[in-house]
Amino acid sequence: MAFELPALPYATNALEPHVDTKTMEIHHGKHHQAYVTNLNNAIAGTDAEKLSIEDICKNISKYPVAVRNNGGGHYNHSLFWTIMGPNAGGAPGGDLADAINAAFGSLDEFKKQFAQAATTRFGSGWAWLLVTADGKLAISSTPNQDNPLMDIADVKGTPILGCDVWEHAYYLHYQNRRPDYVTAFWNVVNWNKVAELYKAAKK
Ligand code: MN3
Repeated sequence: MAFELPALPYATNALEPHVDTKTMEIHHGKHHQAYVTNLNNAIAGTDAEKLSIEDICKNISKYPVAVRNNGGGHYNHSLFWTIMGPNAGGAPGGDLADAINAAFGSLDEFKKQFAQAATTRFGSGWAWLLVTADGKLAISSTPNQDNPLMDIADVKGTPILGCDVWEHAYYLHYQNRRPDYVTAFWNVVNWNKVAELYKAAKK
């Protein structure tokens, strides 16, 4: 079965003013759609057609670069839409809050380290909060459309929060001011979803 573009879980203007409508329309409708189309073309007639996107990522070293770029693009954006939302921001609660405090000292210190990973990623890529194989939280950044699920990642694990720092994610509204975009990102983080992903990753 071919991969499909998932519907956005909110309207394209729902994250205004932090993520503008035009960016959201192009980012979801054009960029993500292109990753899906190109992934389907890259795996057509191969065994990968039967696999989940997670399983493709976990064995990405076996695949051509088109699968790595577009499969990563599909996985990363599918996650990204869900960890943002309207009426979001604030702070996580429960086990996730405890885990962030244990790993980074405080939510503010976590945000600082995550923003550092996001703003210093040279060129295009992503910043991540992930759960490692031993159940610990870690921050990483990856180039292009790589992600922590991939067997080629420097820091491996299950991503539970990602910030897209490709220019297509912010340039229309923020131009070259990536740090401003990353600061605004915290206003749209759906911590309930991140907590749900944390719980699932810990199992
Ligand atoms: Mn993107």
